[in-house]
Amino acid sequence: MKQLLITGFDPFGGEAINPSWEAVKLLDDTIGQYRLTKLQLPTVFGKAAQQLLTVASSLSPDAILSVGQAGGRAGITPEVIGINLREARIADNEGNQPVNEPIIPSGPAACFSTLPVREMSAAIQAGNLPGSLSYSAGTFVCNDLLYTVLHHYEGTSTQAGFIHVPFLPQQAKDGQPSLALDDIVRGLTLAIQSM
Ligand code: PCA
Repeated sequence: MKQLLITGFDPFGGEAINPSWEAVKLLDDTIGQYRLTKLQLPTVFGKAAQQLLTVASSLSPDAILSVGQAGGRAGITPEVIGINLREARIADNEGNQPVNEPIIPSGPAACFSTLPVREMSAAIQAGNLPGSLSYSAGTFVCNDLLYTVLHHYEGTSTQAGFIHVPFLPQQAKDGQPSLALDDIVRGLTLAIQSM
């Protein structure tokens, strides 16, 4: 069986939970052609990617899929691209708030996901769940992780990418969109089955 390293984040920005880790925790241990290894990452610039790459270097996974919360989004959104920019509206979980900094000064402006994002998005939609491609993972810790991992594995056979998921119903305020936890779990499962 192929190995998939799948990650979620800890809560940040005053939230008590992060739907990404809540959903990753509930995924089956084998999905499609993959055996899953699950890892929770801190919402901290640099550190999240460091911890992922440390585990990945001993696991040698065939694919890496990171999941993060995107409050305000209505659907499950595979990210097409990571950009070489840190620009934080809020502090991360260790008080870092970089503005207009490159992630990797010598790196390219952007790196494309090497997961089959179109198939993943189509699989989510085929399951009657809200899903679409996203062309921006933002400029906070999720994009930091996506760009760093893509840059690290560029030109190798290790595929990598990212999916943002909506708030859970208990997080959504004032008409913000949300998705039930079992729907997020089902959407991630469909996406992984399409990989
Ligand atoms: N979402 C944040 C970081 C951690 C998370 O779950 C983001 O979109 O950057």
